[in-house]
Amino acid sequence: MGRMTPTIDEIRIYKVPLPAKTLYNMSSSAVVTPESTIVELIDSDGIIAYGEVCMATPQAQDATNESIRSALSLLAPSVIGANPMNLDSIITTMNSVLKGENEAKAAIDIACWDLIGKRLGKSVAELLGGNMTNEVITYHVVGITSPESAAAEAGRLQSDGISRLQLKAGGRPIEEDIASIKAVTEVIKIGSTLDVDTNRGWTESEAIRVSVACSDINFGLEQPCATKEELSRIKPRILHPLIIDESATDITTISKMVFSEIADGFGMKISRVGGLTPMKVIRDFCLETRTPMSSDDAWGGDIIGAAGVALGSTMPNHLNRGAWLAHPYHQVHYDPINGPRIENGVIRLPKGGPGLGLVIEKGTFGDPEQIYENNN
Ligand code: 0XW
Ligand code: MG
Repeated sequence: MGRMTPTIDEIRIYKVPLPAKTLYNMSSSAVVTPESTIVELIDSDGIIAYGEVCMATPQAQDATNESIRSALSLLAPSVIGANPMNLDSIITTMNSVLKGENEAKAAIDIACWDLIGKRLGKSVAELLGGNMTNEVITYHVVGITSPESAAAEAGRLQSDGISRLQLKAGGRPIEEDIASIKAVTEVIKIGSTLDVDTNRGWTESEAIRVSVACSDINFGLEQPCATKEELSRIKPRILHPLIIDESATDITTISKMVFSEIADGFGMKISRVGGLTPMKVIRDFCLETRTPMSSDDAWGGDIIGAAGVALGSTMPNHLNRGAWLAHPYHQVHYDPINGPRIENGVIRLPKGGPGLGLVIEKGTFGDPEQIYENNN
């Protein structure tokens, strides 16, 4: 090892297209070819670490892949020369440079967790408190399609060992959503679970109408409306557990939603809250209040997938709504051997070594879009 106090000596930012190979329709938009942002950190001992964030579509999240890379052009230089082991200080620096921009900050945060793990010889799961399992439960999305196709896909997925399904809805007449929910319910096996996720797609009255029309069907209702205020108003009038995703932006909002008994669970995206550091706080709160949460993100490859699986592995199954991978929809691996994948309905923790457990060959991402170096 070199000097006692390591420093971040180089940051490279890559743009990696991850085109959807299968249908992936949400209420606001269909996924086409999101361009993932990869952050590569190189420290003063030559250790290389990675972070990643990737928005699925410009409409489905508050950031875009272009705005993320623009924010990184300000954030990355601010952490050059910083001690990667002092992550709180790095976060403070980033917050002093830019307000908000959680998604861009998350890419650097995740890379720091990977680097700290590599420097200490520990997995990110160990750094997060230790994994309770090596086989993390997952859920699979059935995009917006006809009731017949949705039911066929739900049947196929369960035959492949997937027991947790998320059916997308919204962006069309609710009669079609209701028909799809009922068609999928017909093929749901004992032991399988269903969530219906509109990604903010219904009005309050639509959400209430669908819940009443499907009152005899068990499913979690995920982010049926766009705002916290709408969710708060419909909560006493719906008959299904309310899962908060896009409105769960920070620990203050999340805790208020739990204590005001609006939230029955969360769909948590690491990038939305700023990385694994805030996600760990949210996880601890959800464990303490016995509030189920997922550990996932909008889109992306092995790096963000491994981050979600690492955090998901530290949660007990009864509170883990699942880690989610975009891999089944784009089929890309950055690490063909260790990259996280779904097998028999679970995702195994990558075993490629410390940090996120990935082995990423030099040149995997082509030429960097941005390079920042320590000139001191
Ligand atoms: C299923 N996800 C985690 C991935 C898609 O981007 C949407 C998201 C969700 O649950 O909203
Ligand atoms: Mg969701």
